[in-house]
Amino acid sequence: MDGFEGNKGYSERFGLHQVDFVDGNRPRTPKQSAYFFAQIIEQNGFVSRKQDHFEGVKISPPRRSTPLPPSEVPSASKVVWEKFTPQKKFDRQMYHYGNFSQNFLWGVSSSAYQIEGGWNADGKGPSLSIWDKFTHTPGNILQHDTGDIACNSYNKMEDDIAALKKVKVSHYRFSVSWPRILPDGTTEYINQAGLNYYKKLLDSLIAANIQPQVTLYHWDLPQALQDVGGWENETIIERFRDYADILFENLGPKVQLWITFNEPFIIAILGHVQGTHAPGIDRPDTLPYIVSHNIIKAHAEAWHVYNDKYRASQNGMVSITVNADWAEPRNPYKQEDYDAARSFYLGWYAHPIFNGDYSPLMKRSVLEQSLAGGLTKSRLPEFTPEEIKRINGTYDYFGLNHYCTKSWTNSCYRGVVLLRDRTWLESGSHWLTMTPFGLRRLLKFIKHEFGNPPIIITENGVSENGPVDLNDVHRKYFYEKYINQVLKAYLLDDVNVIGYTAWSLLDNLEWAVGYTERFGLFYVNRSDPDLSRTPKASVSFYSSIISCNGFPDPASGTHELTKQKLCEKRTSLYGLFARTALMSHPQERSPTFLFPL
Ligand code: GBH
Repeated sequence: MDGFEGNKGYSERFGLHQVDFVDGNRPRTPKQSAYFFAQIIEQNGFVSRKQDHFEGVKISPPRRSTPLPPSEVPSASKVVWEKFTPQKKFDRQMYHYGNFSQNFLWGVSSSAYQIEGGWNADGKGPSLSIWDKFTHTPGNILQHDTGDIACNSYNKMEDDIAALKKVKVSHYRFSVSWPRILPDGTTEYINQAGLNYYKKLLDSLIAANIQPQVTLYHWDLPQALQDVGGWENETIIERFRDYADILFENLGPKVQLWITFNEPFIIAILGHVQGTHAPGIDRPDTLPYIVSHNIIKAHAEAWHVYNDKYRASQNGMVSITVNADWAEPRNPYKQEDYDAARSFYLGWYAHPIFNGDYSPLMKRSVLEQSLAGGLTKSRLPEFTPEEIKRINGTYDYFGLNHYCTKSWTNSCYRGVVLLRDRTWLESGSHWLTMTPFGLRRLLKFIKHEFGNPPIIITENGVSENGPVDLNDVHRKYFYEKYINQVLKAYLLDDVNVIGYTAWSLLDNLEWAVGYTERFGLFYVNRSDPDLSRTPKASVSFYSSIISCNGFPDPASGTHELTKQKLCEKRTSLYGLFARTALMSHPQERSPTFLFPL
């Protein structure tokens, strides 16, 4: 009933019953909500639409938008469209209880250049990597940060293993630094010290009962190979194949999960079009297509080496990790926005590898844009029929890095425009908004577009910047909501998700923005010469989700997660809003980003 509401006195009334405070007897009168609530109790829920009435007031039926006629929506997009368009915001956010499959992989992720340091240790120099050169060139990295020491993981293996044990992960994803193994990029000289470092890491992981997932290429190309053209020069396909061969041979007996490339899209666009990542080339037009073409072929060759030489004895899984935002069409009634969304991101790499060749849509759009730009042929190179055959099917699972949803629209000028919805929660990185609903849609899309492959989410995470606060409410919120959407995809949409990997274990070198944006579950104190690691609050939170293998129904008894503060249950979101409002974006740019295709 209405009562004394703190410093608001009797001016705010929360009651199901109105109380007459003028009358000395304080008579109570039920409001309409009291009847409604009584009916819910009586029916123990919501029995049927028909009974969704209560005395006096009619509930209006929910408004539904009319989907596009099925014939106008492309296949896999159509499935997502039909399923999710009628979904109300409430359903989107609704919590789902349940567990993942028994052998579900729970991990955290890192990459060599971002954490290792030891930049010229034990024979990695003098050739070094393109990231060593890039960070040492003034003006490229915020606050002149470099990966020279990074988190010093090269010398602090035990600390990292201890951190992994604390999270209680079942797998750890890390990458190998190519120049640590082959300093000039070729097999002319194999640096045993480099191999030993990774062998030791693998042994320590196995001893801790943590399964390794090894990325061959997370962006740190030997500078010697860049000097002869890098990914633009097609001889790199052979170089990469040889490098892969050496890793499979030497490390393969201890590894079951491999990733050839991390995010080819970022390599092509940030490294070769925008020039904000190494090798810092700023040359649009055909270059991103050539670079990507060679990467796709190099991936296929590495997969074949494994398949032909090592699969029988090592029996592992090899794949590629592509990054994809979910693309929510800005205007859901515009067919071409869907087309744009599906062709220019995932499809560029996944279509040739999972379905064979570039998608017809990709070919058509790039051709049209090339002709419109005055060229006589498409910027997109072609695969020969033999190449298509050799590339098609070179995967054992689907590796996915996902961070957020963007709102997409077609631009009349060469490509696709990404926009940010201002109502979405922000993070410590200007490009990253908290949009958990998109992950479920993306997973469903992948299932239908690429033949229902087993999917491992190889990265997913959020950052903060500015003052250090170990109580990272925003990260707990992020993991809770995103992982719950993965659970929905698994249980409700029958998506074959077999693993989830959080980015990242440690606060590390966030590429062009240096150490200013922190994605770690562990805080790394950079003013401490020992670079000590301290768990943030999200460590025990994520660890509880792992121990529970999902989100068991509280009705099924107490479990570790019930001890955690779930955002679903409490309004810790107030804190979250206050916190995100405090995050500064020194590099804030225009919210739109044009694909320079
Ligand atoms: C992943 O990239 C990487 O695999 C990982 O190494 C990285 O630390 C992590 O995500 C977090 O970024 O400032 O507009 O130029 C995800 C792709 C690459 C997206 C950098 C944001 C900067 C955009 N990210 N990019 S912008």
